[in-house]
Amino acid sequence: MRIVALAGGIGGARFLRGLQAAEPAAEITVIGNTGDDISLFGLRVCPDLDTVMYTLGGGINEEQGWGREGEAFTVKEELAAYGVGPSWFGLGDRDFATHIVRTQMLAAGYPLSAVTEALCDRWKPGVRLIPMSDDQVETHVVVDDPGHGRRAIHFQEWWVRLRASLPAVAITPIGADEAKPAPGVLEAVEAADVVLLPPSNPVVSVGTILAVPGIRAAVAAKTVVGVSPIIGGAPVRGMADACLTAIGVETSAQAVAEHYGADLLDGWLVDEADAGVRVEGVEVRSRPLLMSDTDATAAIARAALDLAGELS
Ligand code: GDP
Ligand code: FO1
Ligand code: CA
Repeated sequence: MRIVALAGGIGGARFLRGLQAAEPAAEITVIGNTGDDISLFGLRVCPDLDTVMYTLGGGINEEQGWGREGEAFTVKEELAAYGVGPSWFGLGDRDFATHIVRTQMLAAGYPLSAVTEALCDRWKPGVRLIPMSDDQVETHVVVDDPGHGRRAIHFQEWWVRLRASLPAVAITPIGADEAKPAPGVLEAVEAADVVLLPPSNPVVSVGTILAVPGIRAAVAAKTVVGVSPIIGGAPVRGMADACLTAIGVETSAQAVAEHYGADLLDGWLVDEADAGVRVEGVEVRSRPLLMSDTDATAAIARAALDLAGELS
């Protein structure tokens, strides 16, 4: 079975771990969000690609959900001693090595997709991980900053430094309009038996991937089943509600499905707390959607695949 999943960071990576447990023989291609990517200290950092790679490769900090296990922060402390920041973004020593390798390869002319493949040679995530695009796309957030007026800041500054405390006036994936899907993305979607939307952030993870011209249309042509990241009117973790508000979408399992649209979605899994949800043109099923451990997550993935099987 060929499965394609569009993934952000933590929600995507944890779902994928369950999907691998549910369907060990499946050929899984993951199209990763790169809108969160940022250059820091001259290094290119790709948080969502790394979260998927470390989680499936066994190197993730499980409690945190991002970054490496057993991290130390000597490099960051030494940079701070020189007065060099930003201090608000926690890059650990082990993680630094990944960004050094990536940046070195990018500078040598390799596209991000080839770099990601090389990094995955070490981590062996058991999926084919492809960035949505080799072209740079960076999500920026427009905020009204007291004392600075209206300005656009990098998504990571809004999310990590400000914890989304300033309401987003707009969230824009800069560069998406001109970006091309990375080699292999459209081919994988076309060859897929099913496309899954894990419970990733609908705006800054899945939404950004779908904003790359060509990807949404290719996905919409397939049997698509999504898993709601919103349970009982709130994100399970993180601040997806602040992102949804910024684009005028209510924070509910129903509104997220309607935002994706019946042209994209065939099936939608909601939590049992949202059992009453109905979406015109979309087959909705309710299941426990908390990814509390691998078994519970595998059951969610199984339900998504079963629903896709019924709908295809
Ligand atoms: P990020 O890039 O690290 O923010 O991760 P993603 O975009 O892949 O996923 C973030 C989303 O995962 C958040 O909106 C959460 O609500 C959702 N999420 C996290 N844990 C769970 C869970 O156990 N169940 C469900 N249904 N959603 C979850
Ligand atoms: N998230 C944080 O909340 N604080 C951090 O200091 C932080 C550092 C970091 C370093 C590498 C990496 O791959 C991810 C990191 N994240 C951090 C997570 C991440 O940037 C965000 O959660 C996502 O991009 C939001 O989708
Ligand atoms: Ca992310």
